[in-house]
Amino acid sequence: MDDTTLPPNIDVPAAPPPDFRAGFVAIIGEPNVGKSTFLNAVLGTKLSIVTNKPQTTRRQVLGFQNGENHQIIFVDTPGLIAPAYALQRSMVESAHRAVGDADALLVLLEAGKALSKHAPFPDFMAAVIDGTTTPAVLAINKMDQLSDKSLVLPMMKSFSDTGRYKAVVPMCALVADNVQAAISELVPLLPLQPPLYPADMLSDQPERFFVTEIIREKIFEQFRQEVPYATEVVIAEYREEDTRDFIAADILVERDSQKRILIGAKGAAIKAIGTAARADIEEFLGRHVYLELHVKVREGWRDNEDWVRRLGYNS
Ligand SMILES: Nc1nc2c(ncn2[C@@H]2O[C@H](COP(=O)(O)OP(=O)(O)OP(=O)(O)O)[C@@H](O)[C@H]2O)c(=O)[nH]1
Ligand SMILES: [Mg+2]
Repeated sequence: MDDTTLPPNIDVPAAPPPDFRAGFVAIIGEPNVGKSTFLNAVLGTKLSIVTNKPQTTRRQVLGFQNGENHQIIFVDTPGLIAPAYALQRSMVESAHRAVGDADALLVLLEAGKALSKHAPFPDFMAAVIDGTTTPAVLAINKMDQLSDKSLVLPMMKSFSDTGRYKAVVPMCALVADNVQAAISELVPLLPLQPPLYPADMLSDQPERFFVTEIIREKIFEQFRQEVPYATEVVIAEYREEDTRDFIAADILVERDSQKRILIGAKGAAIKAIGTAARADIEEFLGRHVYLELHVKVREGWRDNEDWVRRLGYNS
């Protein structure tokens, strides 16, 4: 439609400049390298849960970063591993899908691993990086853990020399150091096109997704070994009331013994999860919350394709 055919007083949005770039960037790397920390640093807000345990992220989380002349849709992915059970298979598939759909990749590697004399990436990860021609930027993260800074330049050069990366960026995602440099390297790799999402959008996931993630984060923080990995959180009821949100969530585990651990002596453990989760949920939602948690056993759900699908994975 020609502008002159518009009725008067219609608010025509300003057209983006012709050099505007927009597209998807998949953040990939082994578990625990700092992918979710990077996304949070970029957004300046805690969107994706972070713990010191590997395999924290299980589903893709989108985060939108808007600049004057660009929109990057970052896709935080589950860490790449050799999967051993149904849930892990779906996690890895989700990371592969993100790579397939991406306009550019941000590959994260820990500084310690980058220096290792062995191959920096395990075979399955190298296969992902080398199995696609999608342009990639390599970020070497956790630079703060590198004591000998004289190793940085030769290390970066060795990765540049492979020819696979458009840029190699040293980074400390924990304190958002050089995060902007990674963005500057990624923008030119995106297609010239107008923004794909409204500028005020932070993520594509609904609030209740973040509520379950925050509860899962507390479980990852408070329990050791297998329990966090055997756990899934689902919302049973969510009601917005006048003065607060009423949220009932089920924590699914695989065995009775895990249920006992999660509940703890006189319910102390589940109470601690609830208290910590509620504080973060209230901060995230900006509203008061009443949080009720129930632990339920779903025998072996993690390696049951049916359960994994019912819980919304593989979708
Ligand atoms: N010292 C240091 N620690 C970092 C840095 N970036 C992230 N971390 C820590 O590394 C741990 C893992 O961070 P995550 O962001 O959860 O890592 P991830 O790659 O998303 O992990 P998965 O979701 O399990 O694949 C957390 O304890 C972070 O605080 C960094 O630059 N320096
Ligand atoms: Mg993560």
